[in-house]
Amino acid sequence: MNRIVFITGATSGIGKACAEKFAANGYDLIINGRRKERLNDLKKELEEKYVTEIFCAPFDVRNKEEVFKNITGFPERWQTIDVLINSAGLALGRDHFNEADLEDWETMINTNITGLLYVTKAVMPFMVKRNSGHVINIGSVAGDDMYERGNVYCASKSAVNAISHTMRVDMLPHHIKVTNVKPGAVETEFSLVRFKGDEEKASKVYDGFTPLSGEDIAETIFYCATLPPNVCINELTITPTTQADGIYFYKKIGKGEG
Ligand code: NDP
Ligand code: 8X3
Repeated sequence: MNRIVFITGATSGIGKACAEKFAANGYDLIINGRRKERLNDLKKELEEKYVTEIFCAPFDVRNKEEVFKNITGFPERWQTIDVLINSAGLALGRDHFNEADLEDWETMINTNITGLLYVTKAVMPFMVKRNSGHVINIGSVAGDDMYERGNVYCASKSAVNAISHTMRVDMLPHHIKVTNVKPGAVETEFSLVRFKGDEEKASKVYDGFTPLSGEDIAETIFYCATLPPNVCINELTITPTTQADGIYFYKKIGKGEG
């Protein structure tokens, strides 16, 4: 039987690129996101292209009841999850603390922190039962480097640092690996979501340098997930060559709001 990877946020960006990478390498997938049609299209596309079986799990990671009902109800064949990739997440707004929107803050906290916790807590019994598994959280350079107008997004990714670290400590007796992958600028739908559909603002973020792609991150995640059982990458920071950390970029024409 194929190994199983469960990817949240698989309808776009990093999660979608992971779906393609793992499917191409013979894994079976559970794919999640709120946009059901995109999940169905991705399942169809990947099952036609590769030797893979895909189970769609459309739900909102912020909704505790939905998360637990869906995951505890996975058919038995889909409960032997080898790798969980927590990619569902978002930034909303790029505002100074005093001007930022409270609802944006709540959505980021509820998705990037609480949603990640709900999904992982629901999946963990399957991994503990088998004394094996790998949780890969998508953190960010924003969790290490606090940038202006990053306030709650930075805080949510700092929380992912702490959650990943403490999870790794607690899961030691169960042989469960925990990896925190911390990307810099990746061109996905991330900026379009952050700037609430403003395509001009979103595209300016990547002006003057070559960002990473979702595929770059998927390659790295695939590497982490396929190391021998005794090897665990705890944390991994990956940026474009023109980005040193969460703050410093070398841009030829840097007008974007980064
Ligand atoms: P995208 O916007 O392209 O993808 C985000 C994914 O998250 C979508 O599939 C979306 O699916 C899903 N998602 C959002 N909210 C929910 C929810 N409530 N329930 C279920 N799924 C949800 O962005 P990226 O691929 O770039 O982002 C993926 C992760 O990477 C995020 O955690 C982000 O913070 C992190 N990251 C991104 C960087 C970048 O520069 N792009 C850099 C560093 C980290 P749907 O809308 O269908 O629910
Ligand atoms: C996404 C990267 O620099 O926009 O986490 O915070 S950044």
